Amino acid sequence: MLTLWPIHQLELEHSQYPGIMVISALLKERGFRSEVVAADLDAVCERLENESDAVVGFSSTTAFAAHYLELARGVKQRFPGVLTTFGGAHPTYFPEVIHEEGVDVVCVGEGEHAMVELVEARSRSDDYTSIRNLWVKQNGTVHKNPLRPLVEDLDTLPIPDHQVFLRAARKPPIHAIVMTGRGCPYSCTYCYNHAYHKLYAGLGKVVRRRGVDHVMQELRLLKAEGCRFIRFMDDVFTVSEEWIHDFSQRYRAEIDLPFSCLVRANMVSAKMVADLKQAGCHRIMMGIEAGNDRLRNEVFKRRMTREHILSAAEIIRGAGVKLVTANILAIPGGSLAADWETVDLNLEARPNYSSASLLQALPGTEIHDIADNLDLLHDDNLEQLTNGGFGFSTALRHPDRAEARQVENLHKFFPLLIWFPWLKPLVRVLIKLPPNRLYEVMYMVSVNIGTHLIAIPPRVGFPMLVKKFAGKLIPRRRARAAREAAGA
Ligand code: B12
Ligand code: SF4
Repeated sequence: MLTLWPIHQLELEHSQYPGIMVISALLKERGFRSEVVAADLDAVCERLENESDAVVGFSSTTAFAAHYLELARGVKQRFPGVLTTFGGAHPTYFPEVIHEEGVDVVCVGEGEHAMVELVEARSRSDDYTSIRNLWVKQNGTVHKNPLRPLVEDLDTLPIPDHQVFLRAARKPPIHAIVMTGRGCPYSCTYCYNHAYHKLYAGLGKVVRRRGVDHVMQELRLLKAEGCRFIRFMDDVFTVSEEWIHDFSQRYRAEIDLPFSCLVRANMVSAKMVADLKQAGCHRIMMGIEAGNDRLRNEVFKRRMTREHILSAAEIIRGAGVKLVTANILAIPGGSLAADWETVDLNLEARPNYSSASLLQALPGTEIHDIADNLDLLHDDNLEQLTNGGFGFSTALRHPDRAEARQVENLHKFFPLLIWFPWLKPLVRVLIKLPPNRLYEVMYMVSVNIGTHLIAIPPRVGFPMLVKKFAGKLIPRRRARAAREAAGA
């Protein structure tokens, strides 16, 4: 039996889903087929011809939920016999998507064992309405099952199946996304982790790490595939000094590829950074998020001081590792002046590249409720977010629209300001102009320089950039050629 994973923007180099890779590896271990396909109705339907009992798995963040739901509806219309399943961050916090047309099953929380049980039951034509973690819609009834405990030992899971993505999209891989653990000990209000802690209360330890040996097996396979850069995407890479030490020693000896990882400022020690540098760490990403202490610690519950941030920044820069910082603007209860404090704290930390997002109040997060209580949510907040909206404009209904527009403009100037702090007086004037396309283009150019040529070594990032733009231009050229051929 085939499990098919449609992926939105599959052509992009970073479209690699570790969650799907683990499920795929397990399915293959049990003798089932698992394939990734572009999330395009024609491509999916073409693959489903002669696979009428297939399971179609959508791994969905909130941003892409509308796209996947539309695709699921289309698939069900053409192939009513296939089973559409939804998992990932969005359905985990918003399992009510089960009520949408075209959705048969929703997975809440971790999905590897639930998915295997589902595929096994379906292949035997057994009942699958009582599998833990799944909400199943059948004959108009929704069966809501409880969660099973979290996977206690991540080493009992197979090595993630990178091949399922490599075969579908890219050869050879330029960079690979790898998760060495799961969970974060913190509960920042804008992040999905605090909701995860609540969801899984009493069902096991949320913060877990794979053994170094297990991780090395995955990395060796990636190296053999020709991969040139590893992006560790664990929420906090530096949770254990001992693990980092063992990992660093072995990484240098066995893998020796440049890599990046994410840290929290209060969980950085000079020893860990020295170990990581010695292992080949090119860049460390650290959230500053808000320069204003009240917003950072009361509204966001970041639990970190300015001193934590500045000291970690100094350690990272001092070790010769590139520092990239992440920030959030347009915070509930914040202001333009507070967002300038964020610029200033970044300037003190002196990152090599820094960017900011405009806050998105995702369903299931505490910041969503904070924004709601302050009456800052648009009526169509969820609809906008599930359509990938609010990237360039603020997601909140700020009472002072003129100030909100300045914040939106400040967001576009953020990376430039960090590189060229002397632009500050000019930017204070320029952000008073209406938001415009020119600022958006300037922002996209700086983000691409930052993410491809600073956060990644240019010898790796430059080919990624070329691939990204070629991917954008080639389909357009093809479409134009097709139109011309059709005489349009
Ligand atoms: C790697 C990663 C990416 C990668 C890959 C995307 C992915 N979904 O894996 C890339 C770079 C593409 C990415 C992009 C974005 N990401 Co991201 N990303 C992550 C990250 C750091 C790790 C994901 C992961 O591998 N986790 C480990 C695996 C094991 O867990 P999992 O993915 O949840 O999968 C398990 C279950 O959810 C379930 N499951 C998942 N899919 C399915 C499908 C089926 C059918 C079933 C049955 C089960 C199932 O089973 C899996 C195994 O247990 C998470 C944070 C995190 N720690 O999870 C953020 C996270 C998923 N990203 C997030 C966001 C916001 C984004 C962006 C919107 C950012 C942006 N502004 O552009 C984009 C969205 C684009 C996209 N493609 O979805 C948010 C999502 C919040 C939300 N409510 O939607 C998260 C949770 C970060 C956060 N802390 O808030 N991201
Ligand atoms: S430290 Fe990072 S991953 Fe952990 S809860 Fe806060 S934002 Fe989320």
